[in-house]
Amino acid sequence: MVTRSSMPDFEEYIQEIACLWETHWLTNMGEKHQRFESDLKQYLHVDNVALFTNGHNALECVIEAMGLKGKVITTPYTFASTTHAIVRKGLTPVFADISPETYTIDPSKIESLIDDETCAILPVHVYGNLCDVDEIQRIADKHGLKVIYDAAHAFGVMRDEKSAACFGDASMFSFHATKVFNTIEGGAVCFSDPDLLELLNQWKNFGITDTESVEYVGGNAKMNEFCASMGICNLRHVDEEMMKRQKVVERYREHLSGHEGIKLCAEQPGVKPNYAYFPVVFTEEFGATRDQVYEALMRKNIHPRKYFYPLVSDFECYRDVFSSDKTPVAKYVSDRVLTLPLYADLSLDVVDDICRIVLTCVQKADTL
Ligand code: T4K
Repeated sequence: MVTRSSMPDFEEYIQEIACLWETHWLTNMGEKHQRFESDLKQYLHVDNVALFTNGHNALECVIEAMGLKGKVITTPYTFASTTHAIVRKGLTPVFADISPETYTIDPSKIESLIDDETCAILPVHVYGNLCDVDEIQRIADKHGLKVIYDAAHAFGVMRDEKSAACFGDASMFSFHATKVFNTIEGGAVCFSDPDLLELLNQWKNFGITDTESVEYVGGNAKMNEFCASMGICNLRHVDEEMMKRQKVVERYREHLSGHEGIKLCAEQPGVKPNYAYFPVVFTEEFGATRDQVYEALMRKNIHPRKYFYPLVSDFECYRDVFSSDKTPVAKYVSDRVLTLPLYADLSLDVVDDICRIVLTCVQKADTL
């Protein structure tokens, strides 16, 4: 499979949740929730964190709590959630093209898309590749825009001793089962303005401000105590998990680097990666298409994924409104990318097999 959830030892988790049978306090910002929030602050080097049921609800809540209206400049090269959050909150996404190196939003494409209705930029740290945060901030400051990062893939990524959580006005993390760090389902927002905390806590709890007053039409997006407990346990092991992932990535690189037609993400200077995904772009020079490689792996019961294909702007629900022709780099990458299996306990022998299958696709395509 493309990934496999990291889990603590059964005994460790049981020990963590045992006290819930005494307190019977299962949700609504209980003891585990508070403890996990404080552990996260320390791990991510931030002062402000709010926890959520999942990353998507976290994104919707932060958009709502910031009171954004109008247009949001974002990327079509992402998971459905990023664009859906913008649209579901009544805003209009405006797609900028991506960088051919990091697959994150290309800052040189942002300014020409800004107009009087633009209120924010919502870039995505795709695969854990850090966006050009300095240039994005320069543009946002010049035009008075908010910056919210979709950092769903970027847990544990650091730049010059600063965590990915520290950039922009806010960053959303996903703690879904498929992520480097998971709380089963879960998410968080890290943010710079401390006044946002109360608002986020109210928005995720029906807009309730105290037992007798409800000030906003909020939803329900509170992380429960079992998920928070999973977070407490998994956080103890996340660095070790990333080190194991690093070994898998290094093995992939040994096999696949330098092959004609195989494009791998370069390491980013000054950035400590989290080894979240292993995307490979198969260009024309490779001799077999991405889809031929995908089929060859699937025939051997290996399940890579085409993250992110199709582009969001090509989804049935958006394609009448947007055109992927306007973001040619994103379209090019999306048509050629495959994310290969990657998780902490993936055996290096399996990585060897996967690479052998990938590389023999060329010989097979030659004989067709
Ligand atoms: N922004 C971005 C950029 C995102 O990538 C995401 C989520 C979000 C926002 C929203 O965050 P959340 O609201 O989800 O917290 C998966 C995940 O469901 C989704 O969280 C993730 N991005 C996306 C990239 O991938 P699927 O539909 O591809 O997942 P699924 O069920 O096919 O699982 C993939 C593989 O993971 C399986 O083949 C095996 C493994 N797996 C899966 C599950 C569910 C496990 O090992 N354990 C599990 O429990 O969307």
